[in-house]
Amino acid sequence: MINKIENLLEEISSYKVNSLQELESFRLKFLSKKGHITELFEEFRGISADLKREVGQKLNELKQKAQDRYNSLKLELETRDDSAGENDLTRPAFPYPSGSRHPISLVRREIIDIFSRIGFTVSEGPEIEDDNHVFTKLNFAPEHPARDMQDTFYIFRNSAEDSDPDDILLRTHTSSVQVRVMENQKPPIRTISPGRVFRNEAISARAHCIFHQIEGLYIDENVSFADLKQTLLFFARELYGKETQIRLRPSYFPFTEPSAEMDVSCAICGGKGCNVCKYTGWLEVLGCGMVHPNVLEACGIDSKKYTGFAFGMGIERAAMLKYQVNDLRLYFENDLRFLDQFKTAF
Ligand code: 2NM
Repeated sequence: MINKIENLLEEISSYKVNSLQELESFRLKFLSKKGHITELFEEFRGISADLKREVGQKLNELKQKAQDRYNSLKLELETRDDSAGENDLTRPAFPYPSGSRHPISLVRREIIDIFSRIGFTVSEGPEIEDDNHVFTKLNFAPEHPARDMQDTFYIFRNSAEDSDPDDILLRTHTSSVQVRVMENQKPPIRTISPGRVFRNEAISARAHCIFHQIEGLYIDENVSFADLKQTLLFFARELYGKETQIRLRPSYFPFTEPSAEMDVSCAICGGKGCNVCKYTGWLEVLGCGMVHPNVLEACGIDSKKYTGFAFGMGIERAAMLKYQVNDLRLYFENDLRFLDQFKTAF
């Protein structure tokens, strides 16, 4: 038996393979359940007691050697250079070019970072939504124009007219996420929801049918418009620079009352007037307001006890201002000549 083992040891140590099939033949021949080594272990059971020790050791050595040989043959196959005479000249040379973050991701991460420093969590929700979470609970009247097919992508409409709470559609804003947060959590609530939104618009330099929003929501006892203003001032100075000024203009949204739009002083000209701010010195960046009591009640929050503020902004718009890229379409084309310019940003 010792002889057999010695012969196998020799065969194994000089064994060569040239393909995965040949490697598999090696495995079958020596290591498999029907291979030589298993056979020898069976034979080993029947040998006399005085030989057991010596043969047992040899047998274990054989098994280990066979496994080691198998591993090294495999590694050899995997790493060998097959290219002799047929190098792929189009293969990129080392160091390989690395990718970079998309500008929308950069700005989204920066905004999330700013709000997380003042206690806001991030919440997400479905892109395919129902009428109830996108419109009805947000105090949109049944005949509100945003519910029109011309503005909203419907996937499934239950009734021909106006609204049906079971209509299925692509969310037109991420406020729907905040409706879900209010339904499921008790105040205090401090959260922002970044995400994709969808509107049925013709694509141009200034409009796209898909874009990204971040909305914020803060609900607690005694939350006031002053809290809103101070939070947004902090945010604007973090994102656009510490010299930034803000101003709030009265506006209207169904889900907030009072509502406002916020402008930031133009960082390009410092407020003096230039072509970026169209010689006004101000740039419009977001909408905001105090959450309408109807919205709080629709989401199961006692509007006598709690108040809150909310705001929403387009990430593309923030990116346009930050990077002075004035054609929205560039953010969706994934042209590497455009994306490569953000390599140094993080
Ligand atoms: C905006 C402007 C003003 C908003 C409202 C809500 C909610 F869910 F609390 F009602 N979320 N976001 C809001 C308010 C969004 O976007 C321009």
